Amino acid sequence: MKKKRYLVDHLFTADPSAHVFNGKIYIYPSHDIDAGIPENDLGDHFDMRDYHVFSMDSVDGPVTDHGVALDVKNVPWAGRQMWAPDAAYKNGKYYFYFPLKDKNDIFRIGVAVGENPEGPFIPLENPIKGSFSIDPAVLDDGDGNFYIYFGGLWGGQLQRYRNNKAIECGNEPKDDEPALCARVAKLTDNMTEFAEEPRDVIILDENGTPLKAGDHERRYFEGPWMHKYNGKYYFSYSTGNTHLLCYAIGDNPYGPFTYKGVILTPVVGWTTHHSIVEFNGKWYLFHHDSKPSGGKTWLRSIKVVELEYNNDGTIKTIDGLAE
Ligand code: FUB
Repeated sequence: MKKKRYLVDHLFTADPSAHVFNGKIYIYPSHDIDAGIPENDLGDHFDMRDYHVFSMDSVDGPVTDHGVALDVKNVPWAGRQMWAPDAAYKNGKYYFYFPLKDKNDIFRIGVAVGENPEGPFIPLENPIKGSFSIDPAVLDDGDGNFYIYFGGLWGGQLQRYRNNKAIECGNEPKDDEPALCARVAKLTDNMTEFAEEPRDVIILDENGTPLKAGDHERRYFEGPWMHKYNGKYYFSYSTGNTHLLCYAIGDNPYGPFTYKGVILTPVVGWTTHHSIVEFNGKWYLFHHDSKPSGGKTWLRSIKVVELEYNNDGTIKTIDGLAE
């Protein structure tokens, strides 16, 4: 399968986090709607209100929509905007992680718990203590430890924090200063809290220097994902305003990670967001674009394409505009 495939056409969906549970692929996307809110740099036009979960037995087989897995109406601490989610399985339960603004318009990360991979998920009373910003992605490290990665610039509010504390000015660093980083924290045994203070996910250039804030072609913007390949940790992410999906490789879940290249060149639409999963011995990139909506950035459609590695473990770049 080298051609890209759109997965559903009855809903607009984005930010697909794919996992293999019970021998099937489950996809946890954002559910885009046309809320009639004018476009701006803070992403107010991404005013999503619920989540659907999809599953499929094979990447080219039928896709099942399992219906609404979580609705903003049922989240006790909710303000607005349900953005890119993820899910994890541990000890007979499924944990659904979602970014949502609280009643003060501050993004937090919520957890909801279910008995089945497709939900429904019951939200906890409060978001994760100490959480901020957007785009949670959870790594099951296979040794009983789970790590949550998160953070996103601009509308995702990451620029408002330093050392995990809100700051007065809330601006991005100057171009020649180190770039802001995604965050990573180990999850507690019960999967519902940070087990430690979140740490910076540092991305180094080829000389071992942390990427600079002005390096818009390579620095982290949003949409973190972590996967393992041949014992290495691959941290992948969107560069936001330069519209690339990039990756960096490290030796452990915390990094540092060394920048390696581009996974996906720009697609139709402003945002680009993905996940990477192995299924039946092949690797797949799940992502989205805005082609079916005629380029409306807030009405996106999820798709899948095979992802290939070179012999040295680097990833072959995929053309975002190719069919
Ligand atoms: O879907 C809303 C936001 O757009 C996500 O949280 C970002 O990663 C971007 O895809």
